[in-house]
Amino acid sequence: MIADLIIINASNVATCRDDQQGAGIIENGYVAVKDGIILEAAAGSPPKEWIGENTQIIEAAGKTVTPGLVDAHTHLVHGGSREKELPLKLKGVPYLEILKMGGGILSTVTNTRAASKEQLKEKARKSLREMLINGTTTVEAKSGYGLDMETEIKCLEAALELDAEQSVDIVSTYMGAHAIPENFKGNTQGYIEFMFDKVMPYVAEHKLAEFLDVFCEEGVFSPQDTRVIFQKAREMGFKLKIHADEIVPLQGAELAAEMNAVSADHLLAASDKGIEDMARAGVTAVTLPGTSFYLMLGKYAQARKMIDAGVRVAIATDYNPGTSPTESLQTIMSFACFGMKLTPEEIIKAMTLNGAYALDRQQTIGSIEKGKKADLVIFDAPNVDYIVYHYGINHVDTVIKDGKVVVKNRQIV
Ligand code: IZC
Ligand code: ZN
Repeated sequence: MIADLIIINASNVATCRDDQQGAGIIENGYVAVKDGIILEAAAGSPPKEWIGENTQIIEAAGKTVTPGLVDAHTHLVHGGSREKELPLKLKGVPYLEILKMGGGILSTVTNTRAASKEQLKEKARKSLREMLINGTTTVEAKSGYGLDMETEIKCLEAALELDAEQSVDIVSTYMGAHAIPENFKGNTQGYIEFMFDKVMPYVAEHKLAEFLDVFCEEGVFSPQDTRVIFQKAREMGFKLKIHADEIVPLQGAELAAEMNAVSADHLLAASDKGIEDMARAGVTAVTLPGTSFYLMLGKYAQARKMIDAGVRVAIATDYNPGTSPTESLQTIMSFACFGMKLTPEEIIKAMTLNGAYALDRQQTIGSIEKGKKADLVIFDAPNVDYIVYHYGINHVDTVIKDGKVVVKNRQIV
């Protein structure tokens, strides 16, 4: 058999396999690829008979190979930005207070409704390029800045079209339950019925989203609202995600376990019982330490406690215009390390295999093992510790997507 591409002499290959400790590091190894799929990753040199005339050989001495990074929580498609809220934030006006005043999410809703699909795609396209050169090969994208039928569909269609036209794989989530729109103010039940009757059937029928997410938070959707929305969503075939216990403890983690959500995200204020319930139910925790930093909350999700309790912990950017305006998972690595006290190996696994679990893609991506998609990153760093240690810059040298080089020398090819 002849391989299409082989990375050789890598100082470290972080396989991130489920059956391995830490990030499953192989020293001085190779990774061989054929037909967009991983053939093998092992120490030493590849078998001679795999190397043919047309095999592309990539020398990786002094470098580290990881699976393509998986960003399992973003609000990718939206109009406008919110830098004008910075002075308010610095004065100490809380996030939920700004939302109550019609700012925050609702100001992004205004900008998103005003933008054409092309304009939304152009802005998101820029973000996707930034993600790719920073090593992200799969990203989750939530709607939720339209709230009305037309704009929610516009945003979900934009994500689907972007998925088809560029390298980063996009997994779509319908998040109509992100805020109560102005025309339903004081009438949450009316808005929920509108989603049930109009938006959700359309999204399900046209396969515009695989997941459904709810912002379960004080002043937004209550745990009881969330339960009702989840029941309906399950009947319609959506997999479930929840913004749980981000700011106010509302037993969102317990609810995620009760409803068998694929992931529960944020979890800063999750209770010990909620963490135990999640472990038992196999709900993946998606922690978002960039948001803790950006909201100046002075606390982080208890990732260590979750890991010790047997919860699978992923880490994502939460890329959005309000609480985490960054596309870079490498930036988030710093907060994960120094805020949540996770080791670099835990962080890499949380941004690859565990991210894949949060998207129900663990069978096809997230680790370097035979038969999985050849989504790979070569970092210009001798080991994974170095990537996290030398912070604030992009260490990505090469990105390989489905077996093809898509970023080389930090540039999209
Ligand atoms: O636009 O503020 N938390 N939703 C829930 C967000 C943050 C995004 C935003
Ligand atoms: Zn979010």
